[in-house]
Amino acid sequence: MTDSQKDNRFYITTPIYYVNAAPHIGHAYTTIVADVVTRYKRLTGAETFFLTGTDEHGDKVMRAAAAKGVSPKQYADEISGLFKGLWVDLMITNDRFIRTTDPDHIGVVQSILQKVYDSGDIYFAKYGGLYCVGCERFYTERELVDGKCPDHDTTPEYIEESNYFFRMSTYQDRLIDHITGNPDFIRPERYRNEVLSFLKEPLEDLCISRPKTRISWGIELPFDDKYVCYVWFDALINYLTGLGYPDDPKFKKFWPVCRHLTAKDIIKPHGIYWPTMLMAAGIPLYQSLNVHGYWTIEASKMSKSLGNIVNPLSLKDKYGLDAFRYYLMREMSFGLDSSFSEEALVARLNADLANDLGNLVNRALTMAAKYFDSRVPDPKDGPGPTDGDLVETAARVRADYIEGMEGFAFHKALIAVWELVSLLNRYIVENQPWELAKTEETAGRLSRVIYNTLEGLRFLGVFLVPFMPGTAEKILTRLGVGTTAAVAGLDSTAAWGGLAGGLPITVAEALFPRVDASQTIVREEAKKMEVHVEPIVADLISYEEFQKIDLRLGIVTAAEAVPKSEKLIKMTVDIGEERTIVAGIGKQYTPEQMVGRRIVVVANLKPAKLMGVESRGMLLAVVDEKEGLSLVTVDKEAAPGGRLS
Ligand code: ME8
Repeated sequence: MTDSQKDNRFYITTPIYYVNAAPHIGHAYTTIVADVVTRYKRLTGAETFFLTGTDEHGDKVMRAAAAKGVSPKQYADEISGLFKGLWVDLMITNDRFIRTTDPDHIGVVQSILQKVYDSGDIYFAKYGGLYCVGCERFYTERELVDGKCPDHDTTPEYIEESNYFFRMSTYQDRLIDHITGNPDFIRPERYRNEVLSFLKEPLEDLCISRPKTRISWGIELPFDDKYVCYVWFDALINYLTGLGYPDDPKFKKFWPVCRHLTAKDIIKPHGIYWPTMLMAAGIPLYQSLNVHGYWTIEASKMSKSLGNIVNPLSLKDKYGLDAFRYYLMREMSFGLDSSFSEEALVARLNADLANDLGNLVNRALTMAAKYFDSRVPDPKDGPGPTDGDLVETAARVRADYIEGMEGFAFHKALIAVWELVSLLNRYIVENQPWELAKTEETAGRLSRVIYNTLEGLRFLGVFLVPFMPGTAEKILTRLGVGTTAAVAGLDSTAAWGGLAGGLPITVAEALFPRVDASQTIVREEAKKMEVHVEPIVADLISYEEFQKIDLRLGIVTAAEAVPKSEKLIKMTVDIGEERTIVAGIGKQYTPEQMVGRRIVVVANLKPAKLMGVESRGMLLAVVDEKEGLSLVTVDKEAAPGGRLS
């Protein structure tokens, strides 16, 4: 297959989720990412296939079912149904929902096991190890805590068991070569390095069977009916079954462009077991493994007892699906961890969606309705002086958006889109259409300004299709454009001016009503529980209030550690006059490093004594979870004393 043929096809998979517990925010995130990127690829005109599903065999599920007193299959049916239902609620557009209990999957797993067995890569051997009866599994020495099972606090027994093993070790060098020769095989890079570092140790063979006497809930080995297949060997193969391996034309078409999506918890099975299994089965490797970080639930700024009150999935009901999808995609940098908070979601909803985007759409459509009889005007005047900037920015935003989407940097794609949102808001303010509407002489200019604003909305509508399908549809239908691929594909934004004059405009309800930030679920619950919650940080202040803070650029002329203090540094700072400032930055910076630095100083803070030294001012720094503390500075050699505004 040539690269250009490949370019037009796209196959994405999510992990198939265990059915031992109900779906949660992590599952929702991965599946929404897969949906966003698939919708984006459809927008580019690609032929796509999107697979998700559930992983139903193995001891985890067997035990969860037993605890409920139902059969594993009944249990799997119930939980698998919850996942399937959730994907409908989240507007997920998967092409197949696979279950590892599907008959075609059982057939494919057995055919691959047989193939690998016939080629000599599966062997039978006696295995001796430390076995915990409570967990019904073997432990390695390293997994034990003081020689005991970490879950049961009992000493495991040494038992011997015969099992089937996959010769994974044989493929170690080939796998290393493949990963080193294909930089995009595992991405982002940190995870590629993690896999390569596992591979520095000798790879062991993989035990791929479980005796039925121990675990009966699994796919029977085709060459020994006393054993079932290990759950990971079974589960990974779903990515082939989903395409109808081996004979369905979909397999031929989509397998060469397969992209797996997972979180960092399962890179070992995906980055090591799976490619070596494919090698053994004589099947080409997938194109790439795309790994994201973890959502953590943080009780930030509030009492810990409130931390877990909010089920993140329930937030979509309160705040709407599109706001929920937007928050997840905007907040997480793909590859890194993020902490989930209802308040952050509300802050984004109010600022980015209700304020910036919602108001823009409403304003623009209302003006078109008022001045042009609810039609898209044909621009009568040529472009004015500010128009070139708008057109150029739109083209650059489009390029950044494409780069972000192609590179799975979704938050960057959204940042780019919001640049256009801000610019359009500014464009309206600068051009003051309400003034232009006052006289006949400026009617031509008015038509150009409104046309450009509406054209900008059309671009936004198209860019937002993958992230917020409902909102994008509203924007495009209110513009009279419609949402069929022919008019709303990404190509339709290749050049400015594609919006046809005369289309009917509809003004309708606000896209995103503002939410009262004091009435979040967390805060309502806190009131009931009489738990104190800190006020919301993002209380708005007026420009006049901001003006009261005198921020000055300073240069550090001398610095020394404050005696007996671990982190205080005393500095002499030139801010147009000389000041002594004491700051707690000694863990990150030495006094020598400070001398000569440009820093930002709050100059009108009341003096304070720190360890006996009077500080007349405060310097600004930002604290980052990963990078620690870093100083705020300016990017040119500006003179000290200058006021920041
Ligand atoms: O591992 N943050 O299933 P699983 C982000 N059945 N994503 C998260 C997350 C979190 N806190 N928690 C879970 C299995 N996920 C196997 C997979 S594939 C052949 C077999 C998401 O139900 C993320 O995608 O434990 C993670 O990789 C997956 O759920 C694990 O799902």
